[in-house]
Amino acid sequence: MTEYQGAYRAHTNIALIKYWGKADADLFIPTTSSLSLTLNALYTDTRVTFSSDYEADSFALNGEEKSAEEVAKISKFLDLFRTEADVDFKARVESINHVPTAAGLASSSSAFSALAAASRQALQLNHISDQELSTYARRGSGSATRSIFGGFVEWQKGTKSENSMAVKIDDATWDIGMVIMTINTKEKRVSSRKGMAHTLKTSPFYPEWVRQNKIDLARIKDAIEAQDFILLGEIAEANAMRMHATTMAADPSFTYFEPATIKAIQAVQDLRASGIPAYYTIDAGPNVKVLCRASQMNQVEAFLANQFEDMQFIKTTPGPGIQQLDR
Ligand code: 2P0
Repeated sequence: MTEYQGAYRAHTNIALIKYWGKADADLFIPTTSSLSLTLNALYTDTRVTFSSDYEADSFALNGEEKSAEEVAKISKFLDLFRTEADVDFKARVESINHVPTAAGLASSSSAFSALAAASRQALQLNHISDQELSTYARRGSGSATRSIFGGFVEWQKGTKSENSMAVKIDDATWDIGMVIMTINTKEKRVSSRKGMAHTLKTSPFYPEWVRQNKIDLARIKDAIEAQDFILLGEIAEANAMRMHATTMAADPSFTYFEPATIKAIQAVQDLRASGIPAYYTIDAGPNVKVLCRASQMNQVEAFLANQFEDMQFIKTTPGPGIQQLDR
């Protein structure tokens, strides 16, 4: 029997300049570049074993065997590495999502970056740099591109598969924090994949989104360079709302907002009016993520907890890039 094994941790990331649409759906090349913050509190640990003894690929998440459909997705992804290594062994993938609350916040970003890194290690593809690895992670899920690195990370859309990749922008070690309001952690009604495709196809706002996103990205990079927290927050908040506006203008229209999402937006505005710099961002679901100073996360939580009884909050500082685990 011959066996190759790899094990890696990758953290999730939250986009401050969103990725919302594919120029090439097969290769996961986006219509725009995006920029995210990697989070310390949410991550996935993945072990992959390629063995001459296995007859089929298999995948267990949090100790539970996943469906044939899920396995098929993973198989297609592993094929990228098998082709590169010229190995045809089947694989066993075991992942644990570390999410300090009810399920629902675990993201494909940490999942596919951890699996990419574990596969590179297992198949000894040492010539693949971290940056090139991000182009592999991208093929599992677009947002996974950015989870290869820590801190603020840009996913440059590039012009082809080889250069649509992550670039590290900044460590984000200047008092940056995030408080996640877990409004609803159930499975989302419209997956990001379907939601972005429908928006691209039917929303008259979409071309304007593409145009404006480029401006937002350039401005947020300047804000990061200047360590201007207020400008960073203002741009991120505006960019998130612009993304959600495209979905509302789609045909048929849809939104990821729930009543409590709007209530949370207003609470963050009140928080800001009280003198604490805090800005919201929202992804393809109802949860609200509040960008704030790490040193003020307790104050932010206390203010919001006052208005949202029984809500679970996840407070997190910026997280690192991929990390090798003991095999
Ligand atoms: C992002 N979101 O930039 C965007 C902004 C949510 C809103 O979930 O089809 O799960 O696997 O490439 O990466 C991105 O969607 O979609 C996403 P696929 P993905 O984080």
